[in-house]
Amino acid sequence: MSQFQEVLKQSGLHPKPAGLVLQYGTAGFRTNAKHLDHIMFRMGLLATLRSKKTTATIGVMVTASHNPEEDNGVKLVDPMGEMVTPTWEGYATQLANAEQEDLLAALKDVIEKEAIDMSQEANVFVGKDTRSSSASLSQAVMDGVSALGGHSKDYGLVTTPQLHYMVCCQNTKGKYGDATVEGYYSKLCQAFIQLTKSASNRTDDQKHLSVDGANGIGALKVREMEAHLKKELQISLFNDGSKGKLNHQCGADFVKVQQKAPTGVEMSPGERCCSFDGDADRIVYYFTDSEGQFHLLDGDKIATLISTFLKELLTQAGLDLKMGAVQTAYANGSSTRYLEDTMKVTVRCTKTGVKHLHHAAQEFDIGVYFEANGHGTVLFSKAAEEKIQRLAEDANINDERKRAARLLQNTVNVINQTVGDAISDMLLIEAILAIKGMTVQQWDSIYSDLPNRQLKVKVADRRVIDTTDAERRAVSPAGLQDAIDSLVKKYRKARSFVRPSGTEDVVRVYAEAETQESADDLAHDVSLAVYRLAGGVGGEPKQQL
Ligand code: 16G
Ligand code: MG
Repeated sequence: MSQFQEVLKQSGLHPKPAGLVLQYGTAGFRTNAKHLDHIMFRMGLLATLRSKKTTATIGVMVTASHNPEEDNGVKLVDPMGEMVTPTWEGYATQLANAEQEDLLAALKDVIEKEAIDMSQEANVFVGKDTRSSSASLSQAVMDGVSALGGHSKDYGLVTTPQLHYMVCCQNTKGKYGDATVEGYYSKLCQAFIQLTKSASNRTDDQKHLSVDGANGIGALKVREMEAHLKKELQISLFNDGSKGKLNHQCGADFVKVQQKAPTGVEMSPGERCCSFDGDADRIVYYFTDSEGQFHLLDGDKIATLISTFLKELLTQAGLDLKMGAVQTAYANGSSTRYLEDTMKVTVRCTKTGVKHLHHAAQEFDIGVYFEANGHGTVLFSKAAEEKIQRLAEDANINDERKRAARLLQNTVNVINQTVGDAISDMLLIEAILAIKGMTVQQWDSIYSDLPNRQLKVKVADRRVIDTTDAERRAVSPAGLQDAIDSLVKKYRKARSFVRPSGTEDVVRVYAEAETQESADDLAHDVSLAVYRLAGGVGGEPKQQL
């Protein structure tokens, strides 16, 4: 077949270094950019097959999110804008690791297993972040698409959530919105402006927000969007990429892990600030108080704010919809307690990784999911959306119910339901604070985080650690969980767990306790246990001061 000859010819221009093995991990392939050219070409091939199989448009995003600038990566996006299904993650790994001479056989294997009709048309949307390697790597994806006779549409520089959005818009034939960047801004910003109309007498101070763009794509896109906001949100943009390095000492991941302000942001005491990550699918908020102390409002605080807002609106609207919150083991214990005990919201805990949270959130009428690191969104079931819509258009209800229904309707529109989206989350949070007349300090004081610490331990093979109960307990190696249990008993309000990272060659340790000192000590003790029982390499972990 000439199609396969073309693949063979083109793949020679994107050769795989012999022996290199890479895994489609939690967030796709991710490693130093110089190892990725063949991966990109092959993901172009795979996306084309996926498109033929689903008879829908598939997305391919070239980014390594919060990783250093030298890295890059690639993720596949399924028809409704969700992460590609696990079986196809497996195909991705197979295709990526086939040696050059075995590539056609690997490709034919997928075609056969999935019974793909090769005469079917294929369409692939491609996006990239601002990394210097992204241009040639996204070209390699498009080469892969065309080698199999597919059509690609190059969206160029977009955030990861924007690409997810485009794919969903395309496959819903415009029902979800226009599959253009302009369409994205106008849908979100119109909803935002409608929401803020019900906030009375906002001062310029309340309309102001400082944004750390992590020197990445999010910064470019915030700038592009600004005109659509009609000054209802006034953004001071820092780390816009004009001088600083991508993700270097800035961005959501830096702020969350280091629990400190990014460099490059001018912050006055009490001022509301937020940071995006390198591909703008995560956001965290923060401020420093008059004593110079740093306060972080992470994904858990965001989930709480959004859940509170939605719950109040549902009550006011008199709508009986089941709302739930989805978290991971990293969620601060105080947030879980607040959601369950004070707000009476059902809370589910899943494994780390967006696809797990997204899936669990689909089981509710309204599912609010957030990882503590700031990745999250809200999902509305079709039935929930229809009920909200009907109520908002009902002429026979009182003003309070009508107002609540309209607010819910605009909330649905401001949210990017396909995936966590820093820009969309930012607009929703700003709208909620405006409507509730709430300061960032008031938001912060909803509950107090338990002090916590995250550490990494290097081991020879992190796969020796196996976990259960949504990663909260280790089942192997033998003795590790017992060791953790007895360490945890030494501290008040303590909790700790370990898990192999899905994106880095390390074991991650999390500990929380009543005081920072206890959390630090516990994290250190658990690191030592991991080092001793799970084959630590390099020197023993040292207590960090
Ligand atoms: C990826 C995941 C993120 C998760 C993180 C954990 C997606 C799109 N992203 O960035 O959800 O929190 O990995 O990293 O799924 P780790 O396994 O290295 O701790
Ligand atoms: Mg990201």
